[in-house]
Amino acid sequence: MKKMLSGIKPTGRLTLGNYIGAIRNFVNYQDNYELYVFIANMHAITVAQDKTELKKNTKDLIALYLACGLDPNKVTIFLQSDVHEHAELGWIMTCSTYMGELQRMTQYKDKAAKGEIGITAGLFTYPSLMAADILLYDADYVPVGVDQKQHVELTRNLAERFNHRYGDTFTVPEPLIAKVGAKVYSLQDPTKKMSKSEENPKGTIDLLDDPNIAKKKIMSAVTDSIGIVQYDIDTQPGIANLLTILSSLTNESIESITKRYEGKGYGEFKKEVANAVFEFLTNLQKNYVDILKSGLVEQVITEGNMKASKLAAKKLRKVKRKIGFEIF
Ligand code: ATP
Ligand code: LTN
Repeated sequence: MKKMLSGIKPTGRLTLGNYIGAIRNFVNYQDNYELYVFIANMHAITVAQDKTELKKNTKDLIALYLACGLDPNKVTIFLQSDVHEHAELGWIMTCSTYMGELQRMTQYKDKAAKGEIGITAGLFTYPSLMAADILLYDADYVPVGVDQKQHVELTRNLAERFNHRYGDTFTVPEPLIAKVGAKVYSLQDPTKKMSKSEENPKGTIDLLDDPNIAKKKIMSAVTDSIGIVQYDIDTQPGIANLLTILSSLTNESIESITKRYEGKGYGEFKKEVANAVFEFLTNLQKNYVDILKSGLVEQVITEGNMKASKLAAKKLRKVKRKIGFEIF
C-alpha cells in the first residue's frame, strides 16, 4: 500500500475550505492508502498563539477529523509535538535548505512584501520543518490544497538533495491536489482564499458555525449580474465557488449541476447550496458533540502518537547514521 501523509495547523476554527480542500480527501483516501494525518501544532506557533486557544483548537481539530469520517482503525492520527523526531529532522532539513529557496516561498514573501512586522524566524524556516514531517514517514503522496503545492515541491528537492549526497534515504513525495475544491474562496471576496484567519466572518463558513447562520452566509454570498449558473472562474468567481462547494458536498459533478440550472436564476441555486451546507454542518456537528463526550480524542491520539513515534524513530536513526552523527 502506498503511503500518504498530511497535516493541518490548529490555528483557529476549521473552515469549509479546510474540509473541501483537505479533510474530505483524507477520508476518501483512507481505504486505499496507509494514511498518516497529524495536527501541525509546531507550525501553528510560527505565529503567536494564546495557550488556552491553542489547546482548544487542537482538541477540536482531532474531534473534527473524527467527525468528518476519519477512522482511527485505518488512519494514524497524531500530534506533531509529541513526536520529537519532527523537530530533530526539521533542523537537519533546515541545514540543507538554501535561504534563497525559503525567500521564494509565497507565504513568507507575501508577508515580507506587505512589510509586516514581527515575522518570526520560524515562519521563514517552516517549509523545512514541513519537509521533515513528510520525509520522516516516507510518504508517497501528500494531499493538500493548491496553496501548499510549493512546499511539497521544496520537499521533493530536499529529499533528492539528501539522497544524492548520502545515498538513497528518503522517498520523493508527490503533492495530490483534488480537481474540484483545491481552493475554496471567500464568500464575500471570491478572489481570495477562504481562510481560518480571515477577518470578515461573513466570507468564511466555520465547520462549527450555527448551521442557520451558515445558510444565511451562503444566501448573501457575493455573485454577479450575469445571471447564468455556469462555471467561469474569471467572470463569475462567486458562482464558480458556490458550484465547487455544492459539487464537493453532494458528489454531483459541476456539469450536471449547471445543466439542472439551465434557464433558472441564482436565488434557487443559492437555496440549494445553502441547504446542502446546512445539512452537512448539522450532521457533522452532531458527530463532533458525540465524539467530544466519548473520550475518543485522548485514546486516538495516544495510540496514534505511539505508532508514529515508532516509525519516525527508525527513520531518524537511519538519517543520523548517514550524516555521521552515530560514532560507534
Ligand atoms: P491559516 O488561515 O491559519 O493560514 P488555513 O485555513 O490556510 O490556515 P491550513 O492549516 O494552513 O489552513 O491548511 C490545512 C489544509 O487545508 C491545507 O491542505 C490547505 O491547503 C487546505 N486549505 C486551507 N484553506 C483552503 C481553501 N480555502 N480551499 C482549499 N483548501 C484549503
Ligand atoms: N504547512 C501546512 C500544514 C502542514 C502540512 C505538513 C501539510 C505542516 N506539515 C505536512 C502536509 C504535510 C499548512 O500550512 N497548511
